[in-house]
Amino acid sequence: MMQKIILKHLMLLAAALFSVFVASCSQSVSNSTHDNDEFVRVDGQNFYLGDKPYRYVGANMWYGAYLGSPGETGDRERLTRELDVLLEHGITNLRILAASETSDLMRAVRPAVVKNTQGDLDSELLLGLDFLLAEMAKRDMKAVLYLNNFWQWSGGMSQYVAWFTGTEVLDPDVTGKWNPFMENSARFYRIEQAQQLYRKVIRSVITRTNSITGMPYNDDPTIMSWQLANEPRPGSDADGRVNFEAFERWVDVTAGYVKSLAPRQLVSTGNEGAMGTLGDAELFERSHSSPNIDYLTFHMWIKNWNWFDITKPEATYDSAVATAKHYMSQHVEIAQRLGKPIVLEEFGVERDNGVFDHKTPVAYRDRFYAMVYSVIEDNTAAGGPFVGSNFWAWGGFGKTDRADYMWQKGDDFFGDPPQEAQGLNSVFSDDETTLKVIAKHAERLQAL
Ligand code: IFL
Repeated sequence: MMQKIILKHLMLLAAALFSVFVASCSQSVSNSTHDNDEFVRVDGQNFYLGDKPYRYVGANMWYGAYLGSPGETGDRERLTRELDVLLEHGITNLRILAASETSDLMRAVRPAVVKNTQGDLDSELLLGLDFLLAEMAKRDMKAVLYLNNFWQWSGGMSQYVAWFTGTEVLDPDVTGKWNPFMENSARFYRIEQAQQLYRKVIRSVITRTNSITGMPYNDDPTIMSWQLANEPRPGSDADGRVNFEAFERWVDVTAGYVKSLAPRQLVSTGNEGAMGTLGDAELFERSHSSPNIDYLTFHMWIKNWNWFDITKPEATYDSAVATAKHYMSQHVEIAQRLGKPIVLEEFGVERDNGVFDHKTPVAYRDRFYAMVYSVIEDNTAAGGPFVGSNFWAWGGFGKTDRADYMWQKGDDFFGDPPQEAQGLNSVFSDDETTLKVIAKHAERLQAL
């Protein structure tokens, strides 16, 4: 009899403990201080914020977390002034580098977020990201954060490959050879140890709690999207086909992993479109059909892809615009077929005559931006999937007096990463004509 009573009490105690456990679990889900309405979500071919379509004018500001750092890398005063200028001109979405890797690459930014193969992270740069996100939240801005880079300027995939193959890093700024560099970087998708470290970094960043707002990153509506990498490619156009399946699998599996950590935020690839997928629009479509990819990204580089020569503008501009229009409509059609929104999250043009000095006029840049924006406005007005853009790149108050315009550790940050001339594609805070074009576009989108 006594045994039965004890058993009954034990069972009651277990039931009580279980209900406390269940209550605490559901509390941690509902503990979020944010409604779903505060997060950008995808519905069909559109983004929504609450019950309103979310369409945006954005910029690339890869260095945002660097400027936010409390250490010697940072300049918080410059950062907040730049955010104010951006906001004044209707620019409310920023695409930002959230993970860089320490490396010997000649032109890689220093310091870097990932310090070593153990996955130790630079605490000052993360405090910088905290600060940036907190300041963006105050201004109702949204962030797109990329977690790796196909290119060498932040360490990126080439550094992961070097870490886990024990080989020296293959540096295109030393060799001048791009195809072997791309093929080598694409080995990253298949190196299991590299993937483990990358996932460790992803987990650390996405589950971090912001030291200023107290908000876990994965519960912060300021973060619109996590992006797998900047411009991930399957490999070089010459030799990359054999890597495509590994690339496609990597996109799907990694995006699924990110989703599991950040179910209320969006996931995107950071890919350039057909030109970043072996020049093949079908392969771009295939790799973006994964249900773990919420929306499509594409980039458009009229100089890099030899559509435009700024030193021969009369001869090349019109045909560059025709090609650009075709490229945009081709990608919009893919988005329509997949039933997902699409964003042009990189496009840029040099200053006139290809001069870096920031006093040089930007007539062709302004014309090109206006053309791109009018395509977006027309598509938006027609209810299409072309829902936003981020020009490349915001350079803000950056200044250099280097004769070769190349960045060195300790110099101001520009929108142009360290592997390119500082001033190549940057839009500065006093580039009034360009800012006017951008602000007009913001007004028009608002009116739609
Ligand atoms: O700066 C470049 C950057 O690495 C990128 N795409 C092209 C930019 C301009 O060349 O992501």
